[in-house]
Amino acid sequence: MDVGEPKPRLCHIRANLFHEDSQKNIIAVGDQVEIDTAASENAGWILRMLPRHTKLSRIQSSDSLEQVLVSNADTVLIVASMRKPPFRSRLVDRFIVAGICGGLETVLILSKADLSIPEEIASVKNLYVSLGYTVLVTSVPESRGLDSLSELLKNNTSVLCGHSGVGKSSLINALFPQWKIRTGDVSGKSGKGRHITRLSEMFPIPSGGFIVDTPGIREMQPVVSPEELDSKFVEFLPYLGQCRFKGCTHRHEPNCAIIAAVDSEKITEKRYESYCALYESL
Ligand SMILES: Nc1nc2c(ncn2[C@@H]2O[C@H](COP(=O)(O)OP(=O)(O)OP(=O)(O)O)[C@@H](O)[C@H]2O)c(=O)[nH]1
Ligand SMILES: [Mg+2]
Ligand SMILES: [Zn+2]
Repeated sequence: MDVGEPKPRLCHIRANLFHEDSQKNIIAVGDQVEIDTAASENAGWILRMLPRHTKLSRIQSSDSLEQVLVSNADTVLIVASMRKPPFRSRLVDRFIVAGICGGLETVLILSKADLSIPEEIASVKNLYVSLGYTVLVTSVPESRGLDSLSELLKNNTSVLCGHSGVGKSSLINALFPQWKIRTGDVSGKSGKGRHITRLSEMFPIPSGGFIVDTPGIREMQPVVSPEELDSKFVEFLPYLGQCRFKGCTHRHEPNCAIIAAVDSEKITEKRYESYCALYESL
């Protein structure tokens, strides 16, 4: 009996699965499925998808459909470089909301620390640590933060996501050079990434667990309703229910407990701006 790794099979999806719901991709990286293997040794038919424990998904602006980026991951590692490309707090906060909505643990990776100054890194790090998130500071050329990252990945299914060019694939390459994942330059003028990784791919970690590399994305519209958005900003939670108006959107209503907390610096302007921008885009 063969007790080794199961051989990969190229599987097709039964037509009836295409009508299940409004999702853009029927099956995402990380999905578990039931397959019919009777017909061939290296092919099969996907008969059914098993329920997802977690999902990292977004709404695509082109067609308003939900796109599941990765399913069944435990942790989302949000990678954001301090410079080249510049740190985008709103994008990070959108990923955090998506992680919460999808049931994933969130870790923030501040990458390319060698291109930044300690004060700049500390101000971002302190904010997210104060909110209760784990924050790792990494630099591939300086091998900084890589041991901690490797520790985090152990026996876990983790997904790296973030803007193009922030160094997601480079982090995987630094830890697992044997996989030879493609990485690419950030274009000089714009400082934008060039979308080197085209498809999400899941790799089994030799010591246990899985890591998923994803293509960089510029737009992250989490699957969340405007009414429940405030509860996805952890530092808002102590104040919810204390506004004068029921259903307060915390943007212009009088006697709003959130606005009062921003005024008294209990909630940072940056995070509040992220909330407002995201609310208005929903
Ligand atoms: N200085 C410095 N450069 C880095 C670091 N990590 C990655 N880079 C460089 O940043 C560029 C982009 O890296 P990638 O790993 O391809 O970025 P990515 O996030 O996977 O990009 P996409 O696949 O397009 O989403 C490459 O030229 C890397 O060499 C780092 O820690 N410091
Ligand atoms: Mg990549
Ligand atoms: Zn309010």
